[in-house]
Amino acid sequence: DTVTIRRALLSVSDKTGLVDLGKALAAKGVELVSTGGTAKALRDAGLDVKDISELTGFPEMMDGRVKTLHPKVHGGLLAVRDNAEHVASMNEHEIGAIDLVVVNLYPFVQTVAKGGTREEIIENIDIGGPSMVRSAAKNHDFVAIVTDPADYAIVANGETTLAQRRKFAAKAYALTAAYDGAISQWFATVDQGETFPETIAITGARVAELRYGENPHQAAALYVPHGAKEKGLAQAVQVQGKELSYNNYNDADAALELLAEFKDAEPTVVIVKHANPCGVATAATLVEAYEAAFKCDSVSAFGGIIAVNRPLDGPTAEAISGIFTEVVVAPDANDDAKAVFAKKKNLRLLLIGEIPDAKRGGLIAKPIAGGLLVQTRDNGAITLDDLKVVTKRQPSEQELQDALFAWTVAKHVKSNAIVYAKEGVTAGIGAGQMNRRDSSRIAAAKAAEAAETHGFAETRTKGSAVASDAFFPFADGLLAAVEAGATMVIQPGGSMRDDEVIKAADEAGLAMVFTGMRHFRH
Ligand code: 93A
Repeated sequence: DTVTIRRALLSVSDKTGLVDLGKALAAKGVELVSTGGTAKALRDAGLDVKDISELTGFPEMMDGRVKTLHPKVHGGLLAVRDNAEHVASMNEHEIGAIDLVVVNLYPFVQTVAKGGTREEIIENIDIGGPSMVRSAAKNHDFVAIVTDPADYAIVANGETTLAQRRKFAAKAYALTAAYDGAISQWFATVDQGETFPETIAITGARVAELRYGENPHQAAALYVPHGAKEKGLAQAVQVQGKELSYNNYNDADAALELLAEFKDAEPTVVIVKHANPCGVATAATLVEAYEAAFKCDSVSAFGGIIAVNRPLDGPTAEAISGIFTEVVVAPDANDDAKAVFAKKKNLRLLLIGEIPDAKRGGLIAKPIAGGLLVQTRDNGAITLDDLKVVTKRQPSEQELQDALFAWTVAKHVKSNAIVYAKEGVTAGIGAGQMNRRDSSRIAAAKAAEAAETHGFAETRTKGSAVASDAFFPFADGLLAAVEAGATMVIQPGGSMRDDEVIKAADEAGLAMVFTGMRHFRH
């Protein structure tokens, strides 16, 4: 099953590691054949290289569009070496076998990313490269296809095993699929302005195998899509702590997405459990924000995932260390904070550099049986100007601020979502109930428990704003909020019974605003 490499064809845009590989192969007596730029790079390093035009008997032509698209190349790649007819054809047409192909493709995604002209982008659609990649991968019984400089070391000894060639083949087809996927996506979205391309190809590279999935009997891995433009949680630097689990990633992502809404705000802390926030607070300092967020629901905060929008400092790290925390996500951390956490061996500290932009676009997908649901990200955001006061009483400035804060948090709470907030701190969060009245009651009950546990002078729902992710279909949900002492309501509006709900709000002396926007989250 081992193939000794006698002839290698090298044709790479990214010349990383090329010369070292060329030298290693030459030292093993491998004949090197290359296209223009690659041949020049090898020759400049003092290596003997045959030009592809010498092999094909044709010049590289049409601005390089036709270099390797030739039977002498593809015959040499595709011929089945132990098939008598194939061998006869090789002899008849003087086609020499090629045992190794080293190719990486024209930088299409990079040309798009750096804002190339349409002409430059089109010219960077590689045709000959993927053809060789696919030919060599098909004939992996005899030919090795290497598409990643990280794999050069594997073939540098001048030999390949069947097991290696199979792995290379799988990687090669993932590469060409991703490459064509990106081209298709560019034509559909950028070039022609469609939101949803007729087809989508999501391929990526596995960056981690996780211990297990959502449950121990499920297997799991983390992938990063090829050509991913944004840096995010998947690229975070883990400073310390155990390996991240599937649920850690899922929760940390939920925390980070909510935190992104507060990217440019005062110091803000988000605590998440089971992908729902259980405490969010904004304050003058990070440590104050943490204390306030923690006290919202200190029972749930145990084993939580924390995200902060400022570099982590010593006092905040100290406060966080007070209880068991699974993961802390921060833009950065100072030495004091790192020293504090160093004593907590299991705590995972993730540094993400820049907090993502909450307003970014893009598509998100959810598998269903036999299909994939795709939608645009919920990047909807409202400002004070979008709010429509529907009650007799006008809200105060503070009530409006509280309402917007509660609304922003509610966007990131599983539906039905009810969030009470006052002065930049969540007072009670009701998540994931099948009716809105129950979410209201749960949120109020949690607030009452927090007041008792932490000895607040009064429940923080008194004088709070309450946000509902979707309209109140009946007045009962609203009345539960009145019972809890809320004085301000923010909700999308648009129910058949809006009149009834507004009447109940007026009777209770509430101020209420409609956002005209809904934030279901499932
Ligand atoms: O323009 S192409 O689609 N036509 C070809 O026949 C061809 N053969 C190799 N592009 C082609 N290539 C690509 O050229 C390779 O995939 C590689 O990315 C690049 C290497 O060119 P050079 O060796 O001149 O730098």
